Amino acid sequence: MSEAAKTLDGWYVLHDFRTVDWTTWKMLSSEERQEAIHEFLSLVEKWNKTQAEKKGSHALYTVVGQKADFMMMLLRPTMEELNELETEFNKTKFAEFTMPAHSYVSVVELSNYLPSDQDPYQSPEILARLYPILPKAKYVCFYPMDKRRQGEDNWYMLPMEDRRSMMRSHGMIGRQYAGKVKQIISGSVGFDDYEWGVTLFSDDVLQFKKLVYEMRFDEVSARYGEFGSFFVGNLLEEDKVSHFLHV
Ligand code: 76R
Repeated sequence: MSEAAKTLDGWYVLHDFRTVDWTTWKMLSSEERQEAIHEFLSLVEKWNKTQAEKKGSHALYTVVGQKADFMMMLLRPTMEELNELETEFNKTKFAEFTMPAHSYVSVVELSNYLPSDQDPYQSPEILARLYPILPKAKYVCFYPMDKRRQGEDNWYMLPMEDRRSMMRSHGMIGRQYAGKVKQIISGSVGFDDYEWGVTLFSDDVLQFKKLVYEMRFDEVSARYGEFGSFFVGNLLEEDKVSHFLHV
């Protein structure tokens, strides 16, 4: 058996994608819509408080294309809390006018392919990556992915050393995007349909295409990467929620 990579695991993550049922939303009186928006914003206010206490984080993005209308990305220390958040949202008035489009459950993950000699739990840098406060970046890109297990191309049968050297090359490409793209890799083996969720944040949406394209030529992605659906979205700031939902 090949040596399994060891992982550091941080906050649990729920990517919750919804579409808005505009037809029934329009049937409400404007007072009812205002109330529903107000209730939703109070929920977001609670999330802000949790985030200020560093007990979780969240982000809201509107999604471009027909896969969804908006996405809530929620991070919490436990799976129970994620479950509570989604149930709390589902009980709101606004939720009655949304339909689930897609969801993804994972946990923020760092692996030991590029080892360091310090105790990771003493490193502020590592802690900030395991328990990230999501940036208010203008754009988000999310997709799930697997490492291939097919014939000669089986990532999980490779010796640790080979995987490590390929991950080094992967990391080198990634590093060229430092300051332009922030990535959060979350593991989802045992939690959802793929092995990882990849969430990218940037203020320049074109950098997603450039980074993902460049990585396609790197062996880890070229030979071993398998990808699910891609979602791309624009930051939905709280003071823009009313505008987004105005009909
Ligand atoms: O954690 C680190 O920064 C060390 C290097 C590193 C690891 C171990 C790293 C760097 N990644 C790691 C692990 Mn990554 N990453 C992806 C994708 O679209 C594609 O082709 C792949 C999707 C992107 C865009 C990306 C970006 N990475 C992983 C893993 C887990 C693998 C495993 O355990 O087998 C996956 C699935 C994955 C996928 N990666 C970086 C980036 C970027 C931008 C970096 C540089 C980060 C930096 O140095 O600031």
